[in-house]
Formats: sequence, C-alpha cells, structure tokens
Amino acid sequence: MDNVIKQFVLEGEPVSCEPYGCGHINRTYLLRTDTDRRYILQMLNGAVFPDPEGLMENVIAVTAFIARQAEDPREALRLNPTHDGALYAKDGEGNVWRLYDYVENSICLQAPEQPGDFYQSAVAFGTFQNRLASFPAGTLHETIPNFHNTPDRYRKFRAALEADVCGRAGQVQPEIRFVLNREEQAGALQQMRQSGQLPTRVTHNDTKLNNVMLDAVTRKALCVIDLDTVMPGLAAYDFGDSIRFGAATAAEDEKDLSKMQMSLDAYETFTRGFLTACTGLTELERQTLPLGAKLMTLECGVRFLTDYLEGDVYFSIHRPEHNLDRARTQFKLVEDMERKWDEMTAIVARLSEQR
Ligand code: ADP
Ligand code: GN1
Ligand code: MG
Repeated sequence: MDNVIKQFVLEGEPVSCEPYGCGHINRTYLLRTDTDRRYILQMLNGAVFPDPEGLMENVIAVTAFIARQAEDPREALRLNPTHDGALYAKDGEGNVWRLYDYVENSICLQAPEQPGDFYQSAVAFGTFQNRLASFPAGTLHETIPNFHNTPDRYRKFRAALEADVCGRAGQVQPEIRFVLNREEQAGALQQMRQSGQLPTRVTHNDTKLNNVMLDAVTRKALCVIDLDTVMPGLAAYDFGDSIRFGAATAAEDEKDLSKMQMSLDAYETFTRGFLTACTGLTELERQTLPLGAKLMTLECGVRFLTDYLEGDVYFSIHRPEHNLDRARTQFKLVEDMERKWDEMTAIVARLSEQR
C-alpha cells in the first residue's frame, strides 16, 4: 500500500492507514497525515467492476458537475491527484486506487438515529438526481451492465441454482420457492424502461443510508458517496433501494426475522423528502415508486441468495451464512411490503397531490 500512497500528492506525511467503514464491495481505508489531514483511500474491487478506468471517468465527471452547483465544498466528493496529475493510481497488480478528501464534520449512519436522519437522506438522493438532471446520461459508462435489470438477476439466479456448486440448494428450498413465485412480477420496471414509458435518468443505484453523509452538527444532508454505480437508470431504483435499507426496522443481516419490517412511518418520511428534493418526476414515475421499493428489495434478496449458492464470491461476508441471513431479511421485507401495499401506494398518491 505504501507504493500506492506515495503516488498521491498529500498534505503532510502519512502516519496511519486503517481499514474503514462497512462497505460490501471496495477496500476502504482512512489515511491520516502528520498535519491532521484525513483522506479516504479506496481500492476498487476489480472482480465487481470490469472497467475501472471507465468507472473513474464517470466519478470524475459527476463530481465535477456537482461541484459547480455546490454551496458548501463538502457537497461534492473531491478526488486528489497523483504526482502525475491523474485522479487515480494503479498498484503492481493493476488494481485501481483513488484518494478522496475525508468529508469533515460529517456522520455516516448504518441506521437512522433521529427522526430527521432518514428524511435528510431522501433530500440527499433527491437532490443528487435533480442536480444531474441536465447531465448527458449517454456519456456515462455502464459500470455494471444490467445492474438493476431484475429479470437478468433472475437468469443469474437460475444459473446458480442449476449449477449448485456448493451443494447448498437443498437447504434453502423455502427461499428458492419464494423467489420463483415472484418471477412473473419481477420484470415490471424493466418492461416500462424498455418501452420508454419511464424516462431514463442519471441515478445512483446504490442508495443505502450509509452512502450518504450528513453534517455532524445540523444533521442536514451534505452529499452522497459511493458513486461507482452512477449510471443511467430509473428514479424508482433510487427511491426503492433507499426504502429497502433505511425503512427496515432491523439491520440487513439481522438473524431474528421477527424484528424485520418495513416501517410505514419511515416510508412516508422518505417519500416526502424525495418528492420535495427531486422535482420534475413524471406522474408514472411517481406511481412506480412503491414498485421500486418492492422490486429493489426482491432483487437484492435474489442477489444475496445467488451469492450464497455460488459460494459467497461477490459480497464481503463476516460469517458462514451471512448472505443467506441477508437474503432472508430481504424476503421478510418483501412480504411485509406486500401486506402494506395499499398503504404504500396511498402515501405516494397523497404526497404527490400535496406538492
Ligand atoms: P463501498 O462501495 O465498499 O460501500 P463506500 O464508498 O461506500 O464503499 O465507502 C465505505 C464507507 O467509508 C462509507 O460507508 C463511509 O462510512 C466511509 N466513507 C467513504 N468515503 C468517505 C469520505 N469521502 N469521507 C468520509 N467517509 C467516507
Ligand atoms: C453493495 O457497496 P455497498 O456496500 O454500498 C452493492 C449494492 C447492494 C448492497 C447491499 C456495487 O453496496 O448493490 O444493494 O451492497 N453494491 C454493488 O447491501 O454491488
Ligand atoms: Mg457504500
């Protein structure tokens, strides 16, 4: 890592570099220097992102675009250059590394702690989409093709099931049935995207609460981070993935499923913040927001279960059945959303009218 750090222009001499955060994909480190400067050093996961250079082009363009609209410099992530003037470095194995300014005086939450936190995350993601409304979406690289193409996720699930390389399918029959029973409805958003009924937007596509920074004092939205999956997408993806994670009453890997529900209060709070910040959605886009919540949750569960069947090759795990536990919480949430469906659609309709 020393060889990587040396490539970047730093303020001061490095004094420590420790693993940081709870991401499932990249390797993230907090780098400190003797002048008390803090940086976030990240190595991109090359297995997940086949075109890291294209990905960095996206991140460079999007952060510059947002920086031009920012009132506080912390509203846009800032990449630090190498001595050669590039905005990323490579190590001896060809891995791509980047160095962000640490967003100072900020907090990043794994779950909402105060009533306004989830609202502020909705403002952050809604503002992000709004600020990028005039960004030329066609110039972005598709960093993970078919990322939120749910039918494609089903195809990969079926392939993993067929191969069953770890011999795990036998023990997860109820989960497999849960997934297959919902296959018919899983393509609804994809169909509306392909037919052009829903407009393509620049979306973040990984709108977990822990991809938002809030100001540590005011707890107001500062910026969204983890821009690796910024690609053309649907508004319902960003709304839906936020609900999946932040309106859940338990952690994504909770083992006690009785704790896991989708909070209608949190759902309503997020919807209010998102519709306030993300103006200009079409009527059909607003109507499909609840569907986004359900399908992003189902899709994420399918991805966790697929990874479990494939031997935990994609998401970082910290215990043997971690991906299975994660899949189960997602399916519990989907069931709860199915029960609360009428309320979910009514909330979006009511808040849309009030705007
Ligand atoms: P992953 O793709 O693995 O989720 P992230 O980019 O989300 O990686 O980073 C992981 C964690 O590191 C975040 O949840 C956040 O806590 C922290 N983090 C990332 N970038 C910054 C930053 N610029 N300033 C402060 N903290 C950050
Ligand atoms: C991953 O990188 P991170 O931890 O923010 C994943 C998301 C999943 C999420 C589930 C590039 O997000 O798609 O929804 O885990 N990111 C990628 O927690 O696959
Ligand atoms: Mg993240």
